[in-house]
Amino acid sequence: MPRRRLSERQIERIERIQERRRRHLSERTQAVLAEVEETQPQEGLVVVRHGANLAVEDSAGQVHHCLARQNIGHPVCGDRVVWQPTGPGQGVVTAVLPRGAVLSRPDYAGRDKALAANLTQVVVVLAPKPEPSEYLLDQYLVAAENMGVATLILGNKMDLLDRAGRDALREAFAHYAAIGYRTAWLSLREDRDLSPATRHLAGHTSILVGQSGVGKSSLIQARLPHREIQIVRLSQATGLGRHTTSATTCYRLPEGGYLIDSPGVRSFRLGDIPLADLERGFRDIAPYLGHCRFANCRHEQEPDCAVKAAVAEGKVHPARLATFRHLAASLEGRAG
Ligand SMILES: Nc1nc2c(ncn2[C@@H]2O[C@H](COP(=O)(O)OP(=O)(O)OP(=O)(O)O)[C@@H](O)[C@H]2O)c(=O)[nH]1
Ligand SMILES: [Mg+2]
Ligand SMILES: [Zn+2]
Repeated sequence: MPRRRLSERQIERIERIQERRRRHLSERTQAVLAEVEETQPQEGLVVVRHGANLAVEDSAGQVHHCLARQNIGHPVCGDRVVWQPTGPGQGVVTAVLPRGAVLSRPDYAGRDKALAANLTQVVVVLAPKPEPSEYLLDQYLVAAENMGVATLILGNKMDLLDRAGRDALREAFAHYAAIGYRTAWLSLREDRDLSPATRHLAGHTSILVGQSGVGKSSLIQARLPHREIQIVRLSQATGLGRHTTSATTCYRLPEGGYLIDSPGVRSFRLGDIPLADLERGFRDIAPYLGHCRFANCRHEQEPDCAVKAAVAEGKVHPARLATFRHLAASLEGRAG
């Protein structure tokens, strides 16, 4: 994937604009803070973040439109926070509680930006159309491995294929199941019972990722009959109107747990992660690394390559090695 680099001047310009916004916002926040009476601090969950606007759900399930106090970092969807009401349906966030697993990706300047916090599962959604990208899938899996969370590969839109097509698609992803990744196949359009696929969501805080058009938002809609109501509530809370759907949003599942829909993750790519993290991210290849004849083996044409031997023995799928080599080479390119 080409890495889009902005020029120094472009980055400076963006930062100037952001600084101006921050100043403006800080004035607004100060004004709000001045009005905070002696209200009781409460714990809440960030369900939407849109720029500086946060929708925070309280323990009773009510959503409040909040601004964040300066210098508390950048709360994101899924963050547990401390907040205080400032008026009906409004409040100010005064602290972000310690985070669990975070999914982040590089911003325009290559710095890691958190997308969602306190995740326990990454759900990679794919479909016959748009054509699945194993390269993208593998990058999500590397991220999930390093976050230490569960993963689920969810193939949707199976109604688009005939029987042979379905078998072929499952077969094409069978090597992921063979290395321990849970996979499930469904059609949100045709299946009456979604539970064989969606039972893996209960109790988890899952972020849905995957190419545009694979059916992430449709899954939320199917799982949450009251989604529209929630969206209206969130929209009122954030003042975002219908555009809430374009921001990362956290939905409470009726069976317990949360689903996070993130349109922003479509163009996911790994940041400048250390090589060791990349290696750990390939659970099938990792055991063979360090066992090649040459310490700096690239697992290409070198003799006595333990990884190539594993491929030859059918223990590592060649496509996985291809992705690994590609990602390792691009990390090297960045470092140099
Ligand atoms: N044929 C078929 N179409 C589906 C199915 N599930 C969803 N779709 C359609 O696929 C299209 C895209 O679905 P979305 O849920 O918006 O996809 P998304 O992953 O949220 O896409 P982005 O928000 O752009 O990242 C919609 O027109 C859905 O109606 C399915 O099981 N079968
Ligand atoms: Mg969507
Ligand atoms: Zn090797």
